[in-house]
Amino acid sequence: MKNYLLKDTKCLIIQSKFSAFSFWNYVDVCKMVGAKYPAAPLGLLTVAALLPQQWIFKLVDANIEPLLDEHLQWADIVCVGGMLPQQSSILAIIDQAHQFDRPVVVGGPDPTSQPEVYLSADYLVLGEGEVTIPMFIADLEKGRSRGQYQSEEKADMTRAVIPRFDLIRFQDYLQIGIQYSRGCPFQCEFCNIVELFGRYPRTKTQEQVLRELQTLYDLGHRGHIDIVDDNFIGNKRSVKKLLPAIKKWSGSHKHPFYFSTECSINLADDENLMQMMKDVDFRYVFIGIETPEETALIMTNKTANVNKPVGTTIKKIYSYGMIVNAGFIMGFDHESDRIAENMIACIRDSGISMAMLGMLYALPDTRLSRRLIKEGRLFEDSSSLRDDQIKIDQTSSGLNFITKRPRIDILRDFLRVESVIYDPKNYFKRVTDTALLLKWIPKHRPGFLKSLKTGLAFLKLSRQLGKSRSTAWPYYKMVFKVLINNPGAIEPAVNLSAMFIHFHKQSQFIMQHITRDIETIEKSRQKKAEWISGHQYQLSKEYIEEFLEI
Ligand code: B12
Ligand code: SF4
Repeated sequence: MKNYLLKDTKCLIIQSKFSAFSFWNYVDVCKMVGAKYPAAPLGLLTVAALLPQQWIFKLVDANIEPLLDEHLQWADIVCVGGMLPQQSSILAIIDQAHQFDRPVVVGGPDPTSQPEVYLSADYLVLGEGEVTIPMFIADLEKGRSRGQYQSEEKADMTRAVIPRFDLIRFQDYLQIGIQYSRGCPFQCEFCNIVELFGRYPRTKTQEQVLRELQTLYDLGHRGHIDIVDDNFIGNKRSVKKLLPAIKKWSGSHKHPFYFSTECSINLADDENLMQMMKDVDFRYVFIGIETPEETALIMTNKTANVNKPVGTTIKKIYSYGMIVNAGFIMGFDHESDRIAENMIACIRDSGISMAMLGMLYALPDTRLSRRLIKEGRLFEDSSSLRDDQIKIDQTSSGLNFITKRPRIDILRDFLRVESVIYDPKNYFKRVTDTALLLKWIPKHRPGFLKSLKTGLAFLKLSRQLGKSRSTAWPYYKMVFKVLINNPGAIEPAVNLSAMFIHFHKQSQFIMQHITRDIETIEKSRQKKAEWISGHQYQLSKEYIEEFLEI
């Protein structure tokens, strides 16, 4: 076996493709401002920094350029990994690399959750790379040609390395991720963050974060940084120490960046924290609202959201100049028959434009999937959130279990909510409502070239939305209203409008897919009904009812 620890080992790192119809892949919006893909592959950049630094690295992100045979021919060793929706593309890459006799190292969230799916890889490096990559390197040193590495140990974030940001071209991406903490103090039943990263958020030190910002600054990145934590405010005390340090650093560097992150809804309880985030130019926060129904929240253990009237809570965050994007889930065991109307009202009243409506998905290794197994309700092939034609992400692939409410009712409710919230009139009304409430005081100012690109993008967008009768009036009405009443917020309002181009396409795709599912269930119900009518005399009324309820 080749000695891979030699200086010139060529390591090819591949980010496999996500589906274009994923909620998250707003490639059309990227194109408008000259980028190719929303987010850079932070996990793989971190992996590159953990591997022997004498190696020569090349990163191919299949979402922005095709993976070619030449890439694989160039490599001595191939690394690939990712999430559940990338599963089939990762498996295809393993096969492709093997055709060239290249050993493949696999890691990341999905291989960690279900390593048995990836046994075709040569090395399975599971869990946090900070812990398991050294184990893999030790085996390479011993000349082992296969191995599986995992550990109970959690990575010490105060010793985390700076990702190899030099391996990407910043202009290809809309945003660059950094990570401050891992873990979350809450324990929502459907989420595996606690299983993966623990309840006590482990954080980097302020100095580490500032070093990462400095690295990005020195490499030339300007603009959007997404802090990809599970819950940025999971450890409020340390976040409150970090934010003033970032403020000072940003001030002394003329505010090169603005930020977004993901956090729990209790952000709105802490005005001091919101002010601190505003002070460093946080512009977007993603919050898991999940459902407006209290009983369902309680039963799924989403305790942070209980007793929080969504509309007023979210509006408080707007008043600190931060736009809320949110996730909503249908299909909880305890949701009511009125869920569609409740969900529509909640999204409308909170003015959330980027509302990711998904169906409950029992991810492997969650308390939810363990409960469903116990209750005999989890489907056998439940890990089917794959990146093929239709199974893309949570918006299209949920309900991998026997539901409590009739499945067809959940699908119909989902269809109704999706069609209402992504109707152009309703979408641009929410954009208007958000923009009118936003106290938008940006600190980061783009350079001349970027401003020019943004200006051109605005013209392109206005032309595109102006072409269709269904979007022209709601869009222009929104623009005039915001320009007259809160002109400072026109930039975020236009950004949210640009997202409509993706959401329109994505929601149409999802609705077609759900409609097909509903038709299939209806057909099979009809067949069953026909069968029953031929056997009615032998069957009880209860059995018939249960049999028809799919
Ligand atoms: C940021 C994020 C996103 C961003 C991704 C942006 C981007 N391109 O990076 C967005 C918002 C787009 C996103 C979307 C989704 N996400 Co997400 N996301 C995260 C989050 C919060 C952080 C990921 C991250 O960057 N971490 C920081 C890096 C450093 O860690 P890492 O990637 O895990 O890499 C480490 C190890 O895994 C390992 N490693 C990773 N790759 C490899 C490869 C090799 C070869 C090796 C050796 C090691 C290795 O080493 C790294 C260092 O320790 C995680 C939760 C989490 N804490 O991991 C969820 C998470 C990854 N997401 C998840 C899911 C399910 C999704 C969605 C499917 C959800 C949905 N709503 O539909 C979508 C699908 C995305 C799509 N495009 O279609 C799940 C994945 C579960 C699984 N079993 O696969 C996670 C774990 C959250 C959860 N609750 O379980 N997500
Ligand atoms: S608050 Fe978010 S990250 Fe934390 S356990 Fe719940 S869903 Fe997971």
